[in-house]
Amino acid sequence: MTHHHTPAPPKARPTPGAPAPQTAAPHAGTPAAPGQADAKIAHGWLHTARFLTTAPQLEHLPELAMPEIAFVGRSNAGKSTCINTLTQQKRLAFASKTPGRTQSINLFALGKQGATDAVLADLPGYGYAAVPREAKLRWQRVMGNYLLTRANLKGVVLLIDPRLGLTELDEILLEVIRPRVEEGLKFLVLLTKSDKLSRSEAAKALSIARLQSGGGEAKLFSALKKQGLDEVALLLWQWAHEPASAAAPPASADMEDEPPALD
Ligand SMILES: Nc1nc2c(ncn2[C@@H]2O[C@H](COP(=O)(O)OP(=O)(O)OP(=O)(O)O)[C@@H](O)[C@H]2O)c(=O)[nH]1
Ligand SMILES: [Mg+2]
Repeated sequence: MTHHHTPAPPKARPTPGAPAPQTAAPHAGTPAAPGQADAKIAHGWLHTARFLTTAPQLEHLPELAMPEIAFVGRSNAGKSTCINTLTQQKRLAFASKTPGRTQSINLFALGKQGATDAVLADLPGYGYAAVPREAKLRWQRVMGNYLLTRANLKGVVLLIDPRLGLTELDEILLEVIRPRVEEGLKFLVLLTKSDKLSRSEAAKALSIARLQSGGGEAKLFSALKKQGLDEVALLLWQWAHEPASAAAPPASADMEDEPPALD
């Protein structure tokens, strides 16, 4: 008995890590590459994104039942730009050349009006040197807490600028979420701004990121060149529409304990 109240699902890939075709099938007459029609559904879904709410602190975030997908990473890594690109909206999330542009947790609702079925969360970046130490520590705590306790958190996209590689704060973040990933939290490393890399640099960055993230899934992404767009859109769709039984509840951690500080 499988009655899911979900739209017709794009075909699930047998192996999530399998490389998906990036380009159209080269031969005329070849059936459309699998995933193309599906990516269209995923893009249509992401395009429905609209602002839901903003929260400067964790306790201001509304409790939600639908799956939430968080975009995290170093300041200036390209989180807000990635959300705008995925949702095909120019100014949904605030992107900026100035690091530290995003200062609150911003939530965006997905799905038909009145039938929100998932939420994207744009988080402030970490590691920006010019932020006063106090504010930095506060944010790192908010983020650590968010990642550990957000009950409806379904997936985390960690954005990394491959020219900088995994920073110490990225590694601490990986440590923080590892237990939840082991319990079923979805996780993807996106190497952003891949348009700035040569082919060989990109390939190298990808294999390093896979190793450093413990064999996790990593993909190249460029908002400028739209690289990785179909694959990421599909993956997010799949995360959000996977039958609920597979989702892990938040760790039954003692909430009074401070999570490891991300500094
Ligand atoms: N070349 C190139 N530049 C990009 C790409 N994605 C983002 N950028 C640029 O990187 C800068 C930072 O982008 P944001 O999206 O604001 O970064 P963020 O991670 O949200 O930063 P914070 O909000 O400070 O945490 C902007 O100047 C973007 O235009 C990309 O794919 N290619
Ligand atoms: Mg931002």
